[in-house]
Amino acid sequence: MLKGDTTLVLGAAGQIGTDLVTTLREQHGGSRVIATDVKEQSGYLSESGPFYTLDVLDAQAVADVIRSNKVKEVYLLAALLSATAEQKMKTAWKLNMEGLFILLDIARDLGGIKIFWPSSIAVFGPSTPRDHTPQYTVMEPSTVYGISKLAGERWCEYYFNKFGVDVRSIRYPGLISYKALPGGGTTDYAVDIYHQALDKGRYSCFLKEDTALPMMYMPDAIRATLELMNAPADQVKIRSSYNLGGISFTPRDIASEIARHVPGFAIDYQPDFRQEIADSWPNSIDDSRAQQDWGWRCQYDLSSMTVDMLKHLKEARHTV
Ligand code: AKB
Repeated sequence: MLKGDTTLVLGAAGQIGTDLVTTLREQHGGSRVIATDVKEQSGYLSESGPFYTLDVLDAQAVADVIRSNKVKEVYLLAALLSATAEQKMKTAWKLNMEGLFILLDIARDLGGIKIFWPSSIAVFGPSTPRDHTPQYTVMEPSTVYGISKLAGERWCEYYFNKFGVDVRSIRYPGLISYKALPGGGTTDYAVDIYHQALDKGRYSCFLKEDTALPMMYMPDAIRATLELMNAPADQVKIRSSYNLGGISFTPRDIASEIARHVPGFAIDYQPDFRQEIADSWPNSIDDSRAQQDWGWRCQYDLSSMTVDMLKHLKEARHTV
């Protein structure tokens, strides 16, 4: 981000937004990072810099904020995740697709705006190779969320090729953070399990014990996002979305890692409708294109993430 430019984060109160706004404001100063969310916020988001209540489907309002604040970078994080999207098909499609179109059109019409749009491992489906899933492979997602993300990726690439919109994207794996809870995703168990381990010493998991999924600790995900956004445009060779790997583990793996730090921790398995979603996704991801193009390296593994998660969650419990 250049001196004097302003960044806008749409959907800032969610899991990624909470961490991203914190990092952006630390790096650039609170006043240069505008946070917005459809719900009014108190606390950090509204106290450490400008905050507006804003619906990303209100094209006029989004354009007004961008124009009047001379915004040069926009992170569009408002979306319904996989589990909720299965329950609210049309709402998810509308939010996930129209929100993107509104922003792509604004960027095309105004020019000079860089966009970040999150995709997901959900773009892959049951017919995709499961292990070390390559960047380019069979993509037949079987979830509403995955269909919306795959369509979104195609539109991002289209707007880049046809209109020169500088849009950048990552296919996030499941994200794990201590600052904010995820909501409505299939990988949410991997956050919830830490909270329940500390609060109750046990966890009932909605996925089977051997369901391996690609995951990533939030500090790595935020670093990846900013590295991609700060990379010179000619290094960003993929304008649909980059595969991003991270850590691959099962509920059984994370439970035994937690048990090393929380004596007596117990887990049981009660798979629900989210099992089918998880079964349609890869076990692990090949992110060599992100490594080659903009130097991506993952830092946290399951063990170092667990130590850090538990440390921060314990601290938060002591300060409440
Ligand atoms: C979800 O579980 O829906 C998300 C995702 C993998 O995109 N965390």
